[in-house]
Amino acid sequence: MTKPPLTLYLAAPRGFCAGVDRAIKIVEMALSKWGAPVYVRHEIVHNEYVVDDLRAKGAVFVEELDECPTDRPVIFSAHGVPKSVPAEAAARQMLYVDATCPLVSKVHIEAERHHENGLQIVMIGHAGHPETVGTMGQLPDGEVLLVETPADVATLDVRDATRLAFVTQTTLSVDDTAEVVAALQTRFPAIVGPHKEDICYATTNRQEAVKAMAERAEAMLVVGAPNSSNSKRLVEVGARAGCAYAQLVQRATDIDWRALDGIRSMGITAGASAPEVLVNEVIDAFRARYEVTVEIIETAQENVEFKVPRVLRERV
Ligand code: 0CH
Ligand code: SF4
Repeated sequence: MTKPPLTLYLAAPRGFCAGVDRAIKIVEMALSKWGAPVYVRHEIVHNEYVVDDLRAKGAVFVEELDECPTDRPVIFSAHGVPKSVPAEAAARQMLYVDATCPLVSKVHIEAERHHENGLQIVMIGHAGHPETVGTMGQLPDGEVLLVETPADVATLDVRDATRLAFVTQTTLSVDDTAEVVAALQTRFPAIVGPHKEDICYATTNRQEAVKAMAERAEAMLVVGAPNSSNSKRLVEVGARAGCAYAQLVQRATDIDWRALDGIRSMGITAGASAPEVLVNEVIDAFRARYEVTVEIIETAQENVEFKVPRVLRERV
């Protein structure tokens, strides 16, 4: 039987960013330096495949520090941690390595600087997400107020409307965030903040590529996990850019083939925490059913790389 033709658009950039690459490398290097087990507080990045792979190599994933023995190293995930976490690790005399992405740490430092200047901080982020918890946890309770939407801005109760700054989560929707920033600037004209927001280069670039892909693809799949904020934002961006069917899949077995019946063009991208091996698995699944022609939609080139912490670069 002849297979139907399908144009497969592949977004570029897609998948791993420099912060994810570094975080995974930190766990691998810690395992080779100190041997197993090495503890990791929270999923190092939000991807089950990555976590399972590291678990097989000897990493033990926990949610809180008190689940770790004090005589084994512990690594903090790429999303960042409240100040209390390294403080507790130090108090328990634990060896810890911080895999927080340097671009998240930059936001932590920004928030601290505003606080030192006497400003109260408004954070744009998702309640309960580990990055939001980590950034808010850089300062004492009440010093960082959380908003998620323009409606939240309208009801915000601030200490002094003339002494405010804002910071954001790094993995938000660029367009949604612009609306929240605009609402903040309208209600609090004196508010200070970054040039636009704190959304990182990787998040921005992946969303741009999805928009370009949505102009051509009838349907779109985003490879990523349901707890991955940046991956979920890619689905929303794709749908909003006009793609009639945009869906998150963890891997090929999640594809709903019936929903894709009759399509002639398909877009594929991957969140910053999704490994390329899973993208290839999805492409192979399409090749098994269609006569596939691949076209790359490249909207940016990336060459960002982050060093791992010094303790892992030193020879034993
Ligand atoms: O997108 P989120 O923040 O949920 O995290 P992820 O899927 O693990 O991707 C890596 C980003 C880590 C911190 O910016
Ligand atoms: Fe860092 Fe951005 Fe990647 Fe998050 S998504 S780990 S902030 S580069």
